[in-house]
Amino acid sequence: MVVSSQHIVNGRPADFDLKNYLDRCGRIVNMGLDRLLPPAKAKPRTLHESMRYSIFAGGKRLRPMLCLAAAEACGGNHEAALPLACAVECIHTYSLIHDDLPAMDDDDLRRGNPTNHKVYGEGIAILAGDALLTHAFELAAGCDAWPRYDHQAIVREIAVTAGSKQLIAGQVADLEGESCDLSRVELKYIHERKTSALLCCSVRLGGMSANCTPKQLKALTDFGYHVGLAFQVIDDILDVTQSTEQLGKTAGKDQSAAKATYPSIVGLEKSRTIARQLTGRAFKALEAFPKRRTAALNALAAYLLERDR
Ligand code: GRG
Repeated sequence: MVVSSQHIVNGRPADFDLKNYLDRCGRIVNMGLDRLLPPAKAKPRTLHESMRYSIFAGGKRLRPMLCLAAAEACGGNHEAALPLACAVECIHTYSLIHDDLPAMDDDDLRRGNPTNHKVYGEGIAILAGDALLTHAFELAAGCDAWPRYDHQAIVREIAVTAGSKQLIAGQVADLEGESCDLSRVELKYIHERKTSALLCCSVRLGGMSANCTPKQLKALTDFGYHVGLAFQVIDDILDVTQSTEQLGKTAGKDQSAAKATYPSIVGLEKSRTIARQLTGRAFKALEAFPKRRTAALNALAAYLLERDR
């Protein structure tokens, strides 16, 4: 698959073998997670099996790949970024396990497999989520420090993103917004926190692992913010246009849970236009970097817009 962003946003010549990149980075991330997570046989065995069950259930690994690609953009390398890439995947997987619980979205299917609580029970699923969240901090604390970013900066980045004003705030607003007539502004508030915050954190951590300059960090923040918003608009679109089999999670869930989404507020076509505009803003943010270094970030942003699952 060769994805070009040229047909999405005019004037961005970026031919890139994305399939090869996704395969290669997917392998790197999977090997990293296998090495950096506690072994399944470690006591308590059920807990560690349950953590690994969800981590290796077949996620797309978008956040860790964005982290690796952001490190490339700043002249860094995958080896230094990998523990942080794995940390964001741990946080992402924790959020999915908890999101699927009966007290939250109450879902049976995730990543094409029965949800964690369906296999291990609610108690272990809650604890597996807690353990994955905590493990992200252990990974961050075990990283090398960089001249511009010490452990305090890295740990703070993850804590703020996963905390009560970002990821959890988004989830609270999402829960409280069910069956409410939300405005576009209120919906954007949810998307910024529930989704965009972690994508943004992923690219920022990649940049930090490459000791990026403040100017580069600002550009990555701008990129991650817009890619994150576009990602959630597309997710809302896919929820109404794709099948459960295609998505690996229950399709039509937003409608059955009476959730406000971009398609429900502005319609499908306008939602697609908004996603394209947001991706265009993300492409623009990459202009702060030499073009030869942003091929992967550019192609990933184009792929997130075009994805069908
Ligand atoms: C604190 C109890 C408690 C829960 C927090 C923060 C949170 C739970 C849940 C938010 C999770 C959520 C569903 C966010 C939406 C982001 C989204 C669309 C996730 C799906 O991402 P993909 O498509 O998934 O990258 P894969 O499976 O491919 O990794």
